[in-house]
Amino acid sequence: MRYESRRTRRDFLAGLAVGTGLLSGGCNRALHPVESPGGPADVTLRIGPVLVDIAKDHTISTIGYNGGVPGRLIRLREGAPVTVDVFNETDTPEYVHWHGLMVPADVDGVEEEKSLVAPPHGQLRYRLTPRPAGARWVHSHAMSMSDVNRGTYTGQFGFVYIEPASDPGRYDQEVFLATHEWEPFYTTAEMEETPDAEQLARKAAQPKDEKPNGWEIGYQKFTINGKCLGHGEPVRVKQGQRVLFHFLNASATENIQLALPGHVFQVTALDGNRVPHPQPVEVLELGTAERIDAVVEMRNPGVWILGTPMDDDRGNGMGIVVEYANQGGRPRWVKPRKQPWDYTIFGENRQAPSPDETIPLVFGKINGGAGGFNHWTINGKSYDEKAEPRILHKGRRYRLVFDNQTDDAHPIHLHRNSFELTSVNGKPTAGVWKDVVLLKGFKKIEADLTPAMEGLTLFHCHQQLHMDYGFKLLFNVA
Ligand SMILES: [Cu+2]
Repeated sequence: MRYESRRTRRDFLAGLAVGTGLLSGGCNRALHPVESPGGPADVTLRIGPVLVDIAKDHTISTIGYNGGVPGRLIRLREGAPVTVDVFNETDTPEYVHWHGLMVPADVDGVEEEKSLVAPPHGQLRYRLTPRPAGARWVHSHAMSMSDVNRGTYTGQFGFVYIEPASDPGRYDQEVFLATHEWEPFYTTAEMEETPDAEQLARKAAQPKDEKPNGWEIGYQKFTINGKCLGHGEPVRVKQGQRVLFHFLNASATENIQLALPGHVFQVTALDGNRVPHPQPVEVLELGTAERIDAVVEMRNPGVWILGTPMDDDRGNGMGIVVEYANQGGRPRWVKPRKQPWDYTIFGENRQAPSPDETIPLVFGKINGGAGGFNHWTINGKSYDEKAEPRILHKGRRYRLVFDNQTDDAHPIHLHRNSFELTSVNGKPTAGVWKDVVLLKGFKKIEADLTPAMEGLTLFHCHQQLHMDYGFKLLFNVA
């Protein structure tokens, strides 16, 4: 796919940075009040308290990176090693996870892999080599458990964009949008999608648990790039432009949909990886931690709302205004048609090569009951830090069979690797590479993994409450 090149990306970002206060080049040197030994690093992450003005007279007090939420865009070049400084200005140990990067376990930023920890009021310096190219991100990997002021509930997240070594890419306009929710509360309400016939039948056939479902999380406020709908700068476009959107669902727990009425998204990459068959869709779906790159041709002048089709959530902020030049008036929203999300439309219609070994992973739930937390199991067991990691061998092709025996959707994530989708709800596919896949209630997805790097590799559900209460499994690649 070619993009027009009237302006370079960097020029555009420099312009946008003024408006949103969140984007800049990969280098944060101007913000170093304290020099680290050995001089400034290529990338600095300062973890500390931040106030986020999400709307007029509505400020969130949270923890963020480099004083903003989201943290400023970090642009890196594929294969070019960088030095990273992490300053932790909080009272608690922190883990900074480089999501979607193939990096060694010690810098991956996750406790279970025995990564380096950023100590309270301490500093951490390390080197990493950014790869593969594409839309990645960085976020806290701290456990939250029942504390909704920790981990991914906070503002500790930001885009990482890794430029390909060979094709730097020039765009007309490039826009990074990250969704996040605020003011979480515990609720017994289950916010499920309308189930299909299979899901209804499976739910009816489930043995009646002695305990009811445990706590779920709801939110008061919803934001894109730290602003509720109507409270930030609009995305300013011109008629005829091709705008490349990078979407990131930086939620702790929510799976979301996004639409831009009067326009279609030409999806070019999932989780930063180019898809074999870019396709136009009206509604995007992103499980927690998923990314989508999509090009929109601006051919419908006006002022529009890019937002969630869920009216309540959009009313509470989940949207951003897209404004054409020389257009005014109230931003328009039109309810999109229902269109089920299907990963396979972006893939190749063929059978993937046979795996060397198949690993069944059955996901189960033990209901927590009123006032309790549900616990999650993989092959009948909740995560046990004392258990020996499951050994995988470098270069061997494994087929992971994700079998969801629960009525909940799970954004399943594997660290330090991408996997290739090979079957989605019985439909074979190939060529779609991801690091998170959204597995709906009672559905089955198969994905092939050929580990390329040795070391500990965490597999887990990216829904923070599910991960914290058992939905994790540790691999060790030998
Ligand atoms: Cu889950």
